[in-house]
Amino acid sequence: MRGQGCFVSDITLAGELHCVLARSPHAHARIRKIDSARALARLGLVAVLTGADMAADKVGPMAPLWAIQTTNGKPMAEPPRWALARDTVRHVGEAVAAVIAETRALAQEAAEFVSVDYEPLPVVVDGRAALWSDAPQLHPEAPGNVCFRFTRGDEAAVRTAFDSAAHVIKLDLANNRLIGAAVEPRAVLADGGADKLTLYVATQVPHHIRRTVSEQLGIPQTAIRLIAPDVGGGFGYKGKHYPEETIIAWAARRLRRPVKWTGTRSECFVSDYQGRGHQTHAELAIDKEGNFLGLRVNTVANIGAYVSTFGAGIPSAIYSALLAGVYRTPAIATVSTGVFTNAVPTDAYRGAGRPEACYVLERLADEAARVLGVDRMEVRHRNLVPVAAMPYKTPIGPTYDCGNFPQVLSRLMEIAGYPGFSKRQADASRTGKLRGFGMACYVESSGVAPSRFAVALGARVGFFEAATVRMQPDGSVQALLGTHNHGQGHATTYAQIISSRLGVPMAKVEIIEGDTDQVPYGSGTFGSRSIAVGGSALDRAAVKVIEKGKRIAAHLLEAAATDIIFAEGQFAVAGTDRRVSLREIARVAHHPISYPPGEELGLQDSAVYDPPAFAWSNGAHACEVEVDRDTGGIRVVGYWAVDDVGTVINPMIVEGQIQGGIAQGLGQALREHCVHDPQNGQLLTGSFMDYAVPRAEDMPPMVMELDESQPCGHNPLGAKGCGEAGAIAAPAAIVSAVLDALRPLGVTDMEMPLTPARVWNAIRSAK
Ligand code: MCN
Repeated sequence: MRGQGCFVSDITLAGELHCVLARSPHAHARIRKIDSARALARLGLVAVLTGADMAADKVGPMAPLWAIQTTNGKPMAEPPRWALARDTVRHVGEAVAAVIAETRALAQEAAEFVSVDYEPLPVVVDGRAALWSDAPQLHPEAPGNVCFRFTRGDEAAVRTAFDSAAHVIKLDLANNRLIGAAVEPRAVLADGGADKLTLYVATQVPHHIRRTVSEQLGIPQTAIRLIAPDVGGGFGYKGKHYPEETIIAWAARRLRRPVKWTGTRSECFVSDYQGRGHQTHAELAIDKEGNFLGLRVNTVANIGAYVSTFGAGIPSAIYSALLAGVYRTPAIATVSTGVFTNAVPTDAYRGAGRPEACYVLERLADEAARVLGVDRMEVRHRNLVPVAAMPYKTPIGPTYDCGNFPQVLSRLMEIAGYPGFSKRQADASRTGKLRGFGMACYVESSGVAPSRFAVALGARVGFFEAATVRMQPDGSVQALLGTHNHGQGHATTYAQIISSRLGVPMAKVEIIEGDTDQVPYGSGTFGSRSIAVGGSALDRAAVKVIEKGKRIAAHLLEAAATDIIFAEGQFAVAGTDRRVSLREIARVAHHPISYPPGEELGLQDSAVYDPPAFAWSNGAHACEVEVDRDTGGIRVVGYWAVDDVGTVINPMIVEGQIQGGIAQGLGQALREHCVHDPQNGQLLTGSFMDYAVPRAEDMPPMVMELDESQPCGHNPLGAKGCGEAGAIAAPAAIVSAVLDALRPLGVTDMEMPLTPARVWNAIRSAK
């Protein structure tokens, strides 16, 4: 920590104006009139811009980048969404007017004087309640508040499986709505003074935002330079398009001055896309030995007031594809229904569909063990896809190329000392504590791709990645990538890839991301894709540079290019001691004296990588908790993880990534809950006083191992993503442990987050 980062708010442009957004205090209301006269009378106030001004300037709607097909083959409902509300607001915090002044304080003060005449409308914030026939209707384009109904699998096969079952496990599960809460709030700065618009945005996806803003403003993408400088955490929700990006870009062009907006923490609580928010009914058919026969999952996803960028794709295409998990259940059928409510829209939040799927499967596995009276590990082992079955095609679509799930689970049980648990449980009970052991297995569809798969499922962007490797005449290297680092250590791991491929010291490698004028193209960072997709593009570009280097070396060494081998930064004629360094080749490529005829000067190349499939990371996590029966307080006393992220580029970074994910998973399991008032749609958890993110003191000691025995078979690095692993497995593992601790008291079910109050009440009711 050196305090030398440069975030959007650290950038100050000459003559910059400040924008504060007047936001709706209502969850659902018609806008009768906006009166800006009193605000405009304030000294230093430059403009108050509304949806009507945007309409007059023909600014386009906020179109999602993923529009899935519904079950009946029709497109999902896609009601228009405007960056500044036009006639109706549909969630608390929706932007209504942009108040722009010489200073932020003036803009803040003037925003108080923007008077909006609202006609409040009835509100619905619960996903299932929004489907009732008498529920308030949010959009004329979405009858019954349904955005989409998306199915996968074979319902007839599932029915047959259920007919032959010895037991059917049924669970109703809620996956709590979460708020991202990165350290840096979202921020946008637009320089509209010149012909070319420069946008500085705290985003994970620079090229996507350039595209969406250009489409809305009706200007070419080349007329926008988008810079995403240092970004203080993103967790998926900063990887999406927000109204503020459009508003600030448009305002800066209209006023021909730089305009800046930085969200306050309270503002971000009501305007950052939120995560999860599923209500699920799941049924698992098993035979009397505990073999899984059939699975039926019906999920209502509360997508909030509008369809956000990937808001429709996550609870449908992504989530349902994960519902086979690590198990070889032969028949699966799933239905996801995306429902509009008067809540903040949802989108990706670390894990994005995978933690939800993992939670459903792992709760069912635990319940199957309870019903059969067998060990939870045993039930899992009985149903894991064996390594011999790889590549394994699941009955719901995806094919796993590799993974040794049984080995991972067995190793986890060893490092977690599972056989010694009953002694630890007995010891704890002597001190009055209830101790429980929990476990969860997961698969992660990391490296979101391939483009043709995503596009077939309605994505309006390709998910490939581009990289350029530029050798400088002195042998140093610049690598440009379309991914974006906001805490994942890309500068280190990408430099490692270049260093090991080209034999250049890491200190001589510069990694450039986050600038659409420097980096040719990119999809950005989300879905744990940077290593598997971006890293692979980088590796390919480096290989192309080596190939060219070989041709130059062959000329210098008077040999055939096919006889040149490259290793550790040296080109050599095979079987001889004749060699020339890459550094020398880079110099010659820029200052040629003797040079191969017809060869272009310079030493650089680009590559685009579109993977043939997801990189299937997987793993198993376990934890032990102690529950205080008098207070309902829970302490996670130990946490163990074995993760298969394929070939590991940097173990320290991977462990850090998995630990960070575990912290967020612990938050979901025990602390975090985004609650909207069912009567009026107000966000009841609108600050860190009400919304409890985990603290350092909540974190247990963690023991982690990486299983590298199953490198990804279809990318050149063998790497699978790791960025979301912890957040996927931890909620299920922790809930498993708490229910294990409470089972002797007769508690068999509880909803996340397992707050002390909920645990205490559950203990009392069970008594
Ligand atoms: N890595 C590696 N070997 C592997 C796999 C990964 O060394 N086999 C390294 C990579 O090179 C990279 C890091 O681990 O430096 C994470 O790689 P990857 O799994 O590809 O994930 P991304 O870089 O694409 O990051 C996205 C992922 C997601 S989706 C969320 S959400 C998330 C996360 O990363 N948000 C984060 N980690 C975060 N960490 C921080 N600090 N802040 C966030 O907002």
